[in-house]
This record gives sequence, C-alpha cells and structure tokens, in this order.
Amino acid sequence: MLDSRLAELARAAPALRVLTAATDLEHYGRDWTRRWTPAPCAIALPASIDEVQAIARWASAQRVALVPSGGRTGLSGGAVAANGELVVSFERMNRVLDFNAVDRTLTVQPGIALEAVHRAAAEHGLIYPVDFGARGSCSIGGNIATNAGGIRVIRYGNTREWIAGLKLVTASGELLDLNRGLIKNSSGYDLRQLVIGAEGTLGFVVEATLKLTDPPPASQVMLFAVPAMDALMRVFGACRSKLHLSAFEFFTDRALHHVVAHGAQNPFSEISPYYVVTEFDAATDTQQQTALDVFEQCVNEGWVSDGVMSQSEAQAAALWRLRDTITESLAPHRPYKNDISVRISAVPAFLDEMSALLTREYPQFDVVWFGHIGDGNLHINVVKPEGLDDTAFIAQCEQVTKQLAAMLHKYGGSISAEHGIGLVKKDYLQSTRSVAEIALMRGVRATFDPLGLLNPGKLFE
Ligand code: 2HG
Ligand code: ZN
Repeated sequence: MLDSRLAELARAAPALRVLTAATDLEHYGRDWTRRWTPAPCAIALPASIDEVQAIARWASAQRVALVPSGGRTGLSGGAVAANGELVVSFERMNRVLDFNAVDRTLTVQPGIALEAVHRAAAEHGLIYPVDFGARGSCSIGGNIATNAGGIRVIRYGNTREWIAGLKLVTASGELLDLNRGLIKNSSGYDLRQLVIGAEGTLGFVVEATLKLTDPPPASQVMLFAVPAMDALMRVFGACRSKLHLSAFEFFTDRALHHVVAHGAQNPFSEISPYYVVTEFDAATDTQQQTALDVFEQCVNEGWVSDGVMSQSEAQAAALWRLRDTITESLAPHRPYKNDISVRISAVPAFLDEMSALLTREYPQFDVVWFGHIGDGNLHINVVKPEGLDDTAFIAQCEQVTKQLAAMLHKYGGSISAEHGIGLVKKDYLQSTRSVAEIALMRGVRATFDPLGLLNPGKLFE
C-alpha cells in the first residue's frame, strides 16, 4: 500500500530524493524533545519549489500527512513525525538566493542555518539580528514556523519583525508570494504574518526574504552575581534606564553548575543564587563609564554582589558561553521544559508566585531557571532524577504545568513564549488563548488545509 503510494510520488517528482532506511526514519522523525518514537513513512528531500509543490499535490491526492523539517532543534515536538507521515526535509534547500543592497534584504531558502544567514549578512556589512544558542543547527524555516525569539529580542524583536516576504506552498500545491518585500502594504489580511508562528500548519515556507540592518556599535558584556530574586528586576531597571541594552538574560546557580560541569569557566569564587548576562553599547568612553556607574549603583544598593565586565571579544564570548550552553549542558539529563512569558511589569509578582509553586511542588527535583528576563520570558527546566522512568517523570511534571498554566492564565501570560505549542503544549493552549480565539484558529487552519494533512496533531487536534 505504502510502496504503491511512494511509487506514485516518484512518478509525480522523478528526481525527488526519498529515504526509507530505518536510521533515516529515526533521524528525521524526531526533534530535540526526544519524547516520541519516530515513525514516519519516508523522508522526502526536495531540492526545488517545484518538488515541494509536487509533494503537496501528491499528499492531497493520496491523503498522506506531511511534517515539515528543518534543523529539528525544536523543543515542543513541532517537527516530530510519529504517525506514518512523510517528513519533508528542507536540508537541500539551504542556499542564499539574493542580496538586495537597496532594499537591504537577503532572500534565502528555508533550510539555511541561522548562523549561515548571519555570515551572509556580514559579507555585506549588515546583520540579521535574530540570534540564539541553536544558531548553528536550527534553520530559518523552523525559526519562521515558531516565530523564534532568542537573546536579542529586547532590542530587535522576534523573527516576525524581520520577514519582509515569504513564498508558501499550500496544502493543495499552490505557490503564494506573500508581501513580496514591501515595507508598506495596506491591502487586507497579512497572510505572511499569519504563517509566521503557525508551526507549518498553514503551508510550507519555501523561500524567505529577510530584512537586514546596520551592525550595532561596539559593545561590552557584563556578568552580575545577584543575591535575591527581587533584585533581578531592580538591576534590569537600572541597566535599561541608563544603558542601550542588546541583551538582558538571567540564570540560576543550578544552571551555572550544569554549564561548568559541561566545560564552561566560572569567573566567580563565591556561589550566588542568580546571575545576569547583559550586553550594551560601549563604543565611547562615556558609555563605558556609565556602565561602571550602573555597576557601582547596583553594588551600593545591594542588588549585585559581584560582577565581571568583558575587556575583549574573547572575554565577551566566554561570558556568553555561560548562558548559551545551558540547553546543551542539560540535554543529557532529559529535562522537562517550560517556556513561559508574562508582561515585563508582571514579572516580579509572577516570579514570587511561581517560585513558591515550584518550591512546593518540586522539592525533590533539580529545577533550573534561566531565560530572557528582559522580555518577561522564563525557561524552567526540571531535570529528570536518575532512575525515574520517563513516563512517571513527565506525568509528575504535567501536574505542575497544569497549575503553572492556571497561574499564567491569571496573569495574562503565555504557555509558550518562543518554542511553539507543537505536541508538548497543546493541552495547555486554553490557558493562553480563549475558546473563541481557538475556534477562529481552527477555522483558519481548515481554510488553508481542508484535508488536515499539514503537520497534523500539532498546535491542536
Ligand atoms: C534558550 O533560551 C532557548 O536558551 C532554549 O530558548 C531554552 O532549553 C530551553 O529550555
Ligand atoms: Zn529561549
């Protein structure tokens, strides 16, 4: 049955590369969540838009579900294929197609890695400012599918601010050219923005035109040791009012413990419960002096107990490593992940309530907090104790997530700030979106994909 359908696909797209070896099914069928057993029917590796269109037409005719696939660094199961779907990997569509100096745009294929986009922009003296730890492996297509955020949102916003246009292959194999790089376009629904963050449920992005911008002035990085949680937001207030920030990230002593065990260097001799990594413009003597003044103020107020300021790019990179490698250092411990957000003004009250909940509910677990506190976005990773099996561990964590979801609902926050809903968070969507909103979202999805073949089961059933 499957063989005959794949034979049909080979007829529809004779040059299409298709893999069916067990190792390939396993490799391409999973993402960084590692929670589901991969079980796709095959892997298609299109090399052109024509081939993606042929796959979509075939899938519609044969009623085969499709799962789009980039770097598979997702943490919500958005790229998991566990139900006989055809994985459509964009890894062969990974080129830069065009640079436009007047528009300051870079047009790329979806399988290109974020880091390759950074390099391509730098070749033209510009930057693509979205950035985060998985830059070397994640793809732009995946970034668009989740509206990826990262460590520079505080200055530059999320992925959606940087997409000038995109081409989309729809469920029926139609090719849409959305927004076409226009800066001003007041002509009805912005379908481009609807597709960004849709987790591959409205069509497959086959080309994206990215906005670029000027590189920032020279910067410095500071690492602060912070003695108490309420001091975190005070440090943020002081830094934000006096410095031009491009990042403000925090992590706890448990996160530091894991990154140091993973090979990073701890510059402090004393342990502190919280740490902040912040980056700011420091191109002039005045800016550098202001940074020292802010540091002094924070120490005098008792909000900071120790600090290090980078004096070279190598030192800045070493400080960033403490933050950038947290996910990687935790991965072997199979953590349960939360990616939540509230408005910045709600962070202090929310942090108090949430830390009381986590202390009460997770007395026996290693709970690691970190994230983009300057954007109101926290990551809570619960490390799986050795010996506890996956199912029992996840079940215990889900009990707490239910309470966390109720708390987020009360604060008007989000159960997924930047990782997407995927399979992992779909039971909690109602904490963030109203019933009426979800009904409209279902209607939108059904309009784009009446047969329900695009990344089914993700976001909602
Ligand atoms: C980060 O901010 C990523 O480093 C990953 O969003 C977060 O591993 C996580 O929970
Ligand atoms: Zn993050």
